Amino acid sequence: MIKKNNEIKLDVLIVGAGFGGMYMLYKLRELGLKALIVETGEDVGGTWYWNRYPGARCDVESIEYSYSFSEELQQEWNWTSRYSTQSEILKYANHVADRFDLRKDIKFNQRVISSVFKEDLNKWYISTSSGEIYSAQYCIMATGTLSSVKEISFNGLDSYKGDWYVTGNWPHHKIDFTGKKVGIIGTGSSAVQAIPVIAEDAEHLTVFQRTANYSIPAKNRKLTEEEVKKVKSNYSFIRDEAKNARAGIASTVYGTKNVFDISDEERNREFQKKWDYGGTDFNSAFMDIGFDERANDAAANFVRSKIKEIVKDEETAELLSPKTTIACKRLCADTDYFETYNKSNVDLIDINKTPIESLTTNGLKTSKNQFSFDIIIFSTGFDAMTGALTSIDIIGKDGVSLAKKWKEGPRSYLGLCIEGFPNMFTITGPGSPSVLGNMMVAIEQHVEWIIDCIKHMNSNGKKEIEAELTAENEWMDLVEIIASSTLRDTCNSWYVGANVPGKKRVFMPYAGGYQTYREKCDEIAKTNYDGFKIS
Ligand code: N01
Repeated sequence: MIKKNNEIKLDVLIVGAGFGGMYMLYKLRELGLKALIVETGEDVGGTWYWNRYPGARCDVESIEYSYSFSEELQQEWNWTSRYSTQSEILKYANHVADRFDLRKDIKFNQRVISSVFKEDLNKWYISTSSGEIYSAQYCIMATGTLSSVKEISFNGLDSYKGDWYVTGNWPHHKIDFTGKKVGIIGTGSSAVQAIPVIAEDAEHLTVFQRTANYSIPAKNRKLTEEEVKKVKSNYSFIRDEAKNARAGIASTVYGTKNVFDISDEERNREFQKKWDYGGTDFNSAFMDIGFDERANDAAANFVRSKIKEIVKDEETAELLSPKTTIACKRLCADTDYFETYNKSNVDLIDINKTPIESLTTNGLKTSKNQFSFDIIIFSTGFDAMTGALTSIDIIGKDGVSLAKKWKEGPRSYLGLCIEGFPNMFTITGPGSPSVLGNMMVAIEQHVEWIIDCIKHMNSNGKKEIEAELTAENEWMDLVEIIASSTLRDTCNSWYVGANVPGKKRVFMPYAGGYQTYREKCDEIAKTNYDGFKIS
């Protein structure tokens, strides 16, 4: 690196050392480009570095939630369970960083504060919290989709004297819940994973629920040596299947019938089969669950009936039974979530009926009761998909900021490039399938597309690529049309930004299926980057 007038010159600056950033760095090095990652954390792993709460696991099977780009890597690494723990995935991320010697090109403990495109120089100037200034032809945002934790803004937080933690930014040391009175706010995927584990040790756990969530038993288990061996000998087939699958997951078996094509008994058998198999592909039992309200209700009723079978107290079971459509929020995969409410040390509070008014010195107060806690856990989610990007002061052409451009919701061509922000790519950005499937498959596809694009630019002596406004508008219209043909926009999920006060309600990911999306991206690359201005 050349350090001149405080400016460190690079070809490419990557923001974030999660799985997206690490693979991007690896591929850029192959091209012989001078690339560097800037990462806020003190090590690699992204999501898996920050989300260390008890019970944190992946909800995509480990075999598939892994890189496919290196045959040696996939042969040497051994996953131990069907759904890996956070610590195992973090070990994997570290192994990848060591194996490919990535750390030497990663600056840890630095946050990117701003990224400004200088039109006269045709370069991005990136400033970090430690005062470094980098210049680069390309800036690649590998900032993650669920990485910007929602602000904790409960009244009286300052007055609370106990310990408090946030699931999405969990401490690196072990928290001992033994003999402690614990309160947890939120019942999304993170809380659904954390609650059963915390309830094992805590003297008492009180769960504050705003919206009940659908959850399917993960049926997690250890993988046998034979299974792992079989997968390894079959990996190329599995990876191909994943690349051509709707959600980027090879193991998902999609039903070929509609819910009401068959008898009640057959339908229940199908639902039961999915329930017994476990995991988040429950909705793929039938073709129309995500599109037809009546079909959706049948699937939802099946899950509600299971909750009522599991949870002994009728009132609690009713409260835990979701009232929204089942395909709307992301399904949770749990281990003993509903069973945990049968424990005598666990209570559930409906904060719609009795809202949280404020935190107090020793706990919190709802409109009905005072609760005292040694520990309060906020599992209140993320400013998903856009938060990590708009928290950086990104300034494109004509001095326009990304936050301003996205005020009425994110705009992007393919979730990869943004009009007015030349030579900037987003990995798994809004407008791409990203969070609607296997993130590892989505990441690899984006990284490889970006690499091909940079190769194309270099081999044609081109310096600048930017999405055209018309192409961006048409793409975002398509994203909206597809989403509105599904039931995805029928509740207040983070997919539509409804969990963040003041955020414009827009369905952010592309819901047309990963395979269709990949084909579209490939076609655009083949037609000399149709929809892009290249100069
Ligand atoms: O966040 P969430 P999460 N007062 O937004 C409640 C991924 N993930 O961290 O639904 C009271 O889903 C909120 O209530 P409501 C996965 O994609 C993956 O749990 O807004 N309550 C909700 O119950 C997932 O979807 C894994 O009414 C408040 C909860 O807090 C995504 O991350 C594991 C509140 C937030 O749930 C996010 O999950 C874990 C308030 N002011 C997570 N604000 C894997 O396995 C919010 N809530 C890979």
